[in-house]
Amino acid sequence: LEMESELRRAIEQGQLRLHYQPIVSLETEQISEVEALVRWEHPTRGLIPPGKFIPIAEETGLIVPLGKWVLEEACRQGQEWREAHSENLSLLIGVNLSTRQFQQEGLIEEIKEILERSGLPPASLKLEITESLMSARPEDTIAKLEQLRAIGVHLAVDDFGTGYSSMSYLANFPVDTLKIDQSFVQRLGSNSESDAIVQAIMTLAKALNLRVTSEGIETDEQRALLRGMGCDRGQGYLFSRPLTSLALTELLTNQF
Ligand code: G
Ligand code: G
Ligand code: MN
Ligand code: NA
Repeated sequence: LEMESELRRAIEQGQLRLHYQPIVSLETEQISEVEALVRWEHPTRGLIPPGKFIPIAEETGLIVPLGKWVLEEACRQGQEWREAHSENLSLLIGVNLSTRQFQQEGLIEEIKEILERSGLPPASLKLEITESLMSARPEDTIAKLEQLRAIGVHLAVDDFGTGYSSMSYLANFPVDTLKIDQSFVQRLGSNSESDAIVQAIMTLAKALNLRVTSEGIETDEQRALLRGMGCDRGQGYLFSRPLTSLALTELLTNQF
């Protein structure tokens, strides 16, 4: 309960921060996207990772104002980067949407308004939803995803492989990217089942014309195996940890 009121105050008083983790081409290591990851800069306890407060935000409903702040800040920052590069920057900004946020009334209108206010083109935003949304109420989920796609944003399924989404439904989901969960990536090469699962996801993605991003790449061996399997994009400590907006600004300046 104390955590709840503290978190409420943190949102109101601007104690949340976004860090950005690069997503790169496995071939060239050029940055094509970033994923926004929220942190809480607590006045006495320091930087708190999302795993410690997102679940509380979900339980209490604070995820709605928190999620709105994240979207606004990510779109604002994304547009700032575009303007700094004379709008030539084709960088995508990835934002995580929790289940509760996805199901909230008025989400579509809110996203439209935030995009308009920020000036960020919808095609520069990628929303990451979790696989569990696909099994709960697939018809409702598909309808909402269609509305989001109509705005022009990109859609990704996060932590893919950990849930129980039906393969037959996946074909009906208007998403464009699967993000392979890091648990599979980290066992690559040492666990033949993980190799088989990743290979199966790659085959499925190809058949359904979906792009794939592998998460949690930490070693050159993992990168090489993934490239061999046809994966073209990756995220992980091998390339970069999540960075402050300032650090990412410098990285973009050097790259573009
Ligand atoms: O950065 P870290 O590995 O600690 O993130 C842990 C989890 O928190 C991840 O599953 C990530 O998807 C989630 N997360 C990070 N930022 C956000 C956010 O802005 N909104 C939501 N809903 N989840 C987030
Ligand atoms: O659930 P989601 O995919 O949104 O979570 C992404 C989380 O994974 C982030 O919190 C990020 O800090 C973490 N992460 C990113 N790259 C790596 C990595 O290479 N290794 C590990 N262990 N975690 C990573
Ligand atoms: Mn994510
Ligand atoms: Na993930």
